Amino acid sequence: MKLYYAPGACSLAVHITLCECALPFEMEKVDLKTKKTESGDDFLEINPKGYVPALIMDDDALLTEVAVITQYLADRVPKLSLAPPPGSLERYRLQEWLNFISSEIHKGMGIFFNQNIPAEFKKVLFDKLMLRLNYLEKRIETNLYLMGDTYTIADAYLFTILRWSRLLNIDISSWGGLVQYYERIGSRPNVQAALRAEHLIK
Ligand SMILES: N[C@@H](CCC(=O)N[C@@H](CS)C(=O)NCC(=O)O)C(=O)O
Repeated sequence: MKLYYAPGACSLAVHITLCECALPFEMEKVDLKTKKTESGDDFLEINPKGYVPALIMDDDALLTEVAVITQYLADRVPKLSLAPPPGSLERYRLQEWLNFISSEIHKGMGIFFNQNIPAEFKKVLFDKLMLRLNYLEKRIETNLYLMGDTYTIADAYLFTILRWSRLLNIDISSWGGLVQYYERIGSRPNVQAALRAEHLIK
């Protein structure tokens, strides 16, 4: 398998999951501005969506979308319980989280990398994001992980996006549960390994 990624982007959630699964994989960096890969290929020919993550599976087919790729990987190594069994109510609970992270947190936070948002609209977006973080804080303060006592792919995804708060100067320190959660996930050996491989930590 081959993962197309950009350092610290949402593709980090897939990278972390690949490390957790201990499946063999290669990685290639993508310049998201020029849409060129590290080896000079046109990324748009690999993934016409033009964004990371993009996973080339063992049969050379392309799989995209963080929430989908991470489920695909988790299902390849079911004994690790990175996702509950397909068809179970718990699996729908996981998908509820993945969808929430994707549409509310990922896009709700990622928009602030855009320098061209008018100040008034920025405030509307910021207030909405604060509501979502309040909700997360309430859900996480009594749990170790989003799904309760078990680490899942949703945690790799949420960690990846919460990491952006520092880059965007969004102060999350008043959400004590969320800060502890972020540190808990960040200290996992496979999370550290992925961060190191992307040169995000030493
Ligand atoms: N819906 C996609 C969104 C992926 C996405 O937003 N990727 C960003 C990096 S975090 C990207 O590559 N942006 C470049 C672009 O859109 O041109 C997913 O959930 O995987």
